[in-house]
Amino acid sequence: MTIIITAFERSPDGGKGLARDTRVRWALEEVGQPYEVRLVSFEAMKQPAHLALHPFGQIPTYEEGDLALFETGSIVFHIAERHAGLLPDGADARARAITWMFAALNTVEPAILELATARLLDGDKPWSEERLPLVEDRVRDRLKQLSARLGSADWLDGGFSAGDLLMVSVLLRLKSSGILDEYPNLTAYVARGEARPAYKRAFAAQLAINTGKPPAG
Ligand code: GTB
Repeated sequence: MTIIITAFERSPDGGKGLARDTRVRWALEEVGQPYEVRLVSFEAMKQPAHLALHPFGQIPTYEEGDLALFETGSIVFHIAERHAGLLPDGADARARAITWMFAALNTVEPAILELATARLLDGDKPWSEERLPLVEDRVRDRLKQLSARLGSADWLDGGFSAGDLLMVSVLLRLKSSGILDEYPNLTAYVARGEARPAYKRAFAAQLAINTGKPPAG
């Protein structure tokens, strides 16, 4: 059954891979599932045809036969459950990997999104200069805790899992901020994620759309 995902016709990041379709592409590449992409404009995302797939009018969505999903976490979980490669076999290890998926999206990402909002949307507000350091420190709190848990390990719990895929994806948003560099083991962790062939393929595919150039190789 053909898998179809949706992505921005033109991502606001110009192809840095920060839009959430990259996470889904990465998961599909990790498990070796081919997929097609339907590109949608901001306008089309708010039209009934897309709203039928995604009640909040966003990307990414995932279609596979009669199944239509939205929410990156749910999509990555679905892929990880149906195909080998993203969740360990043992029940306990599997539950821990799923816990890291939730931790990435529920505990680490909110602080990072708040920082993006504070910088991009609220940066021109008179109170922004005073607030920004507080928001940055909330990100640092989370990174410090994550860094302490990761220690010198390659991945969060044994081998690479969907938990790492989502955590690395979440942390990538911080790359340009300089904050991640304060935690060398997290910088190395993100670099390990980016070095995975599956990530490289996912990144190249979204870049090709946003630059109009076909992926190299
Ligand atoms: N919780 C949902 C999920 O995880 O799937 C959130 C989905 C979401 O935020 N989608 C965004 C969207 O469709 C694109 S990814 N936005 C359009 C809208 O809401 O109208 C978020 C995103 C967008 C742009 C950048 N960037 O340019 O750096 C990074 C991330």
